[in-house]
Amino acid sequence: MKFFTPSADIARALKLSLPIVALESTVVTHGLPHPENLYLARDMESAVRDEGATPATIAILNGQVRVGLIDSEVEELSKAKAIKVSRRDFATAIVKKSHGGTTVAGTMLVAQQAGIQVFATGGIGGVHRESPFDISADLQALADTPMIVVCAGAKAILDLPATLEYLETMSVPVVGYQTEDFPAFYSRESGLKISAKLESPEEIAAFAQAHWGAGMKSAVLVTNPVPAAVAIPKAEMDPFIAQASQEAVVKNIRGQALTPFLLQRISELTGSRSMRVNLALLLNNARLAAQIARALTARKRTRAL
Ligand code: PSU
Ligand code: MN
Repeated sequence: MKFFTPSADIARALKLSLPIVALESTVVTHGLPHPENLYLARDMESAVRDEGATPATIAILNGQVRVGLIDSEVEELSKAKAIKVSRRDFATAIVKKSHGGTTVAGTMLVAQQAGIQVFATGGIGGVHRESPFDISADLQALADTPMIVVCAGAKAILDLPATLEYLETMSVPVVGYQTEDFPAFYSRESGLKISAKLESPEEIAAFAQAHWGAGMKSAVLVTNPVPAAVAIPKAEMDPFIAQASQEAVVKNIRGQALTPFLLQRISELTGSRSMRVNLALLLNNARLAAQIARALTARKRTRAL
């Protein structure tokens, strides 16, 4: 018996080998306030559909691991009390019959077993600045899950150089979509370099096939800079990040609670400007992921002929 249940939509798309994009749900349960979280979840699904792919939001409802939600379920999740589910937390949510928002690592665990190869998120977790031992399980998942993960880089609240070093050690290629610079979520630039610059969804699909064709089992991390119209320059963000980080240390906030605390505090400090950036980049990533999923499906079809 599989430990997850696909929706009718996803079961059909899987059967017909149609392009599918997995979407995470921690951003809905812990990343954004209500009702912005609900609008965002709906908008991401629409963005994926507009580009000709099927969205698969992954989440846990009453202890059931679900792949693809209907609108009333997305609405329920956006209001309900839910736990944050990374890879270690599935058993907790299942046994306690809780609602759960899956993180990047949690979403990858389910998506891979469902046979979904492309996933869109906002920003991955990484090595925290506050404690060198607080390393997101997202990095381990990227190391051992063959999947294309589209993000806007790692959040600038993290230790970005250490995060990139970890990814290199774990053999995760960091692709810059039309950029040489590793994007820092709110900002288009970080001053750090990606490992390969690629120009199109087709090139990314070919790159992923070459990576896995070489026997690699790791993910391909695609970094897509936030649209220039809403980006906040790094120099403007740095003081807010430093303040939020300092407050987390003073308040002794650790573990699972740290990422949500920092994100919310930065949103307050920037007068919601950071939240608008967050929404824009999530949609931008959903669109690119759908284009990549289509390109990957097309390549598999021509190979099969
Ligand atoms: N980035 C966001 N919003 C979020 C997250 C990342 O803009 O809500 C979530 C993702 O689900 C990511 C998780 O996987 O935070 C990382 O948490 P941690 O550092 O505890 O592993
Ligand atoms: Mn952590």
